[in-house]
Amino acid sequence: MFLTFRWFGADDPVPLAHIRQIPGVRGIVSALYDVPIGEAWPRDNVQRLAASVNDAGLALSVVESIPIHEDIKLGRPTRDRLIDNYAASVRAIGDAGVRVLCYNFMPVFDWTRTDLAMRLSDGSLTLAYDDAALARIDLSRGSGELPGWAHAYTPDELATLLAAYRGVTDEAMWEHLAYFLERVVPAAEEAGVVMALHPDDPPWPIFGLPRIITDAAALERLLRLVDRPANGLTFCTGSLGSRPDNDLPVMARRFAERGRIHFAHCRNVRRTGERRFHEVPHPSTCGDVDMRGVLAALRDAGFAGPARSDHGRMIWGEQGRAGYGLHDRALGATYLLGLWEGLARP
Ligand code: DNO
Repeated sequence: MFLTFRWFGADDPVPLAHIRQIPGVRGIVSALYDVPIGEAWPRDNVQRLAASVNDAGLALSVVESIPIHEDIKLGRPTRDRLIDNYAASVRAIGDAGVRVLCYNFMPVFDWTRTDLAMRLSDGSLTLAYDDAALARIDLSRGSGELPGWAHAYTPDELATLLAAYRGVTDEAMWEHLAYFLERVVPAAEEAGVVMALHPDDPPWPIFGLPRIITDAAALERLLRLVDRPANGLTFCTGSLGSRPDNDLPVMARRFAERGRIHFAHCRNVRRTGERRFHEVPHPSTCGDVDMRGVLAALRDAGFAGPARSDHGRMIWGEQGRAGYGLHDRALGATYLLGLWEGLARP
């Protein structure tokens, strides 16, 4: 395992120079944020991004994410051209020396929370999700008021998109995912890139939309769609850990032993009810995720890929992008490094 840190580009309030000062962090996880979804990423822009990271003494290790156009997830006829563009983007990141691509297959919304600043008893602010609160969100006003990093849809756009998904079953989503992977995985192999699908977050349907990447059986099915090493996983302890039926150390061992975990997202959650949780500091003792068990499984399996401390709380008065401040993520990174070192065989 080697440590990486997510950086949102030149606009990120956390500069690369600060990331470089976190012990053990060698790699950067980033993306191009100004290319419209569905267009091919220009090679020069990817090369420039990689060069700016190199100039700071770090390496661009992972691209997270190249978003997948909704027409691909919906299986529309326009998907072939969009998949060609996607493959071109994958080749562009491979040419820039990036070896891992983290992406997701969630319809309409990426990761979703109902509160971006829930106050914990120690005064820190954290991200929280409650299915009952989600049910009160009025989508007829567009996605603007939705906390999270969803693309901001106007009310009309959102209504059209939600209508398009009506009747799209889980099985149809699996077919559309297979169609996509059958075409993109070979391109990734040629480009020297491995694909690391991020689980759905939270891992259950929201707003009536299908969500299929939720548990061990789903991860198994995903790997079989295209049974090749380049079709792999981002093992996100926080997403998978918000379901009590996911045994994380067992899952980590099972998939890492087969060489199919290409990236680890490490964060901790406290489950407080049925489909209700909030995020907590990274150490195992702070929540329901057995971080030591997960890292031990990865270590035993010989995992040598990138990992990052995922979401942090807002602490010490820091202001910034919810979940992605510097301080708590840096504490998390140091904890992960310590765990890893402690797990080393004598
Ligand atoms: C949230 C992230 C996700 C992730 C995408 C991958 O903090 O883990 O937004 O980047 O789902 O495509």
